[in-house]
Amino acid sequence: MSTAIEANADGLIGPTHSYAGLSPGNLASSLNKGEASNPRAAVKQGLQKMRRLHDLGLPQFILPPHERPNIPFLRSLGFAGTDGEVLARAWKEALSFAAAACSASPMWAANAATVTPSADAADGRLHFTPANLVTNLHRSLEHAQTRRALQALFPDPRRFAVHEALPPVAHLADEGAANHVRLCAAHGEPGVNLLVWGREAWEPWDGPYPARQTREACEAIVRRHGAGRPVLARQGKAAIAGGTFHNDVVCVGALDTLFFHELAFEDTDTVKADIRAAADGLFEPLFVEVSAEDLPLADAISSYLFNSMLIQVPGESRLTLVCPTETQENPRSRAVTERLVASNGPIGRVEFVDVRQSMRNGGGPACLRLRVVMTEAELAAANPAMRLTPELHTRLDAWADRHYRDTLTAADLADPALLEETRGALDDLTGLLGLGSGFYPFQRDPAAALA
Ligand code: SUG
Repeated sequence: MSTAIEANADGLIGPTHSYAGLSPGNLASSLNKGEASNPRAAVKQGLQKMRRLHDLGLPQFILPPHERPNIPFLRSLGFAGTDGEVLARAWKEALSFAAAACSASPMWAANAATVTPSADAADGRLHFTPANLVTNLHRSLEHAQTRRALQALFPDPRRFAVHEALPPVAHLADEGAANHVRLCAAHGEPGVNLLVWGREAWEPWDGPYPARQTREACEAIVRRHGAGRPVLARQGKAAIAGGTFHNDVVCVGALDTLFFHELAFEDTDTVKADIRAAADGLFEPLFVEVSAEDLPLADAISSYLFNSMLIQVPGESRLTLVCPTETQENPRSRAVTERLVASNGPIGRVEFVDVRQSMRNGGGPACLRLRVVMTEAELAAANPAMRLTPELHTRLDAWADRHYRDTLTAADLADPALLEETRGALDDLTGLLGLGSGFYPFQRDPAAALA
């Protein structure tokens, strides 16, 4: 048994952050479709949240944005010419593909990968499977570059196993850590791995919105990671129908505590019994369940109470819940947080962070981060250039001021000048994060970069 701490790796929000309505079943994404975004405010909000977590004493890493607009993707669809021409033609002839190619969706790092800490893995390494994200076109374009970023951050194969994504087919649809909760007595001790799925691979699906994760994807990840004590649970069908596109919209857990909405699971009693059985001999799980009477599902989803970060602040005995400001503004959700703190339960403190730009696409504080439980030796082996320090925060803030627009509409995404701007930003960023000059496709193929 070793001591370990829970680090966070957040997706740095990219310069094409926009509201394109690309995710059916994600109500915020649909509601805000076509609104102007503010990429500069977005990236600064994300950085501020990272800084807060750093200041609370948790190691904080950065996952760089992907190259967008994604010209190689558009070329694969037959659009030809200079990069600027490819972009212009795609926007003219294939609007939905062009919009997908411009999405800054890799910011939501909870969907980057499923993570198995070394304490749970059969071979004692820290495992990552990048999520194939096949349910939504724009997100299916992420996993290869995500893998590259994870390999840059976790470079030593003796300690870290960064797998390929599962085969990108609907039968193995995988959305990463957003559907995974690890419970344990202490981070460095073996834990219980709760993996939540929405449908079975061959099940006819008739829900109003897609179920994004299959049971078979969860099983494959458990097998390849050698993950101990798995518990597989079915997402509530009513929850999906109400707009719960990932389980982390209605459930979050940390250490021995699972905090969730009554409708999160199809069969809550079985989930609890299975977790208790899997935890037997390790710890006694604590279930903090919020009823639909206290908090209707619609309020849970619009206020994102459960899409909060549940963290152990070093030196504190009770957990802290880091919620979006929207939780504070919803009277019912706020009342739940007040009751949590006033009770003698496991959650002793609630903080609020402003990530409004991301929230308007359905991405709360928990969506923006990938949790990685790490031993001291693993922390020492991670790439220090990708770890947030106050100095790096200041540099990245200034970088955002130099390169990001403060307003972006769908029409702006077709602007060839944006292509140059984003490449300039990413080129500069590879220097700031020590990523080397072949990290992005446009850097590996400079001829193609001439717009
Ligand atoms: O996959 N939104 C993301 C939000 C992901 C939130 N992540 C977690 N819950 N862990 C999604 O639906 C919207 C993009 C747009 O519409 O422009 C989007 O992709």
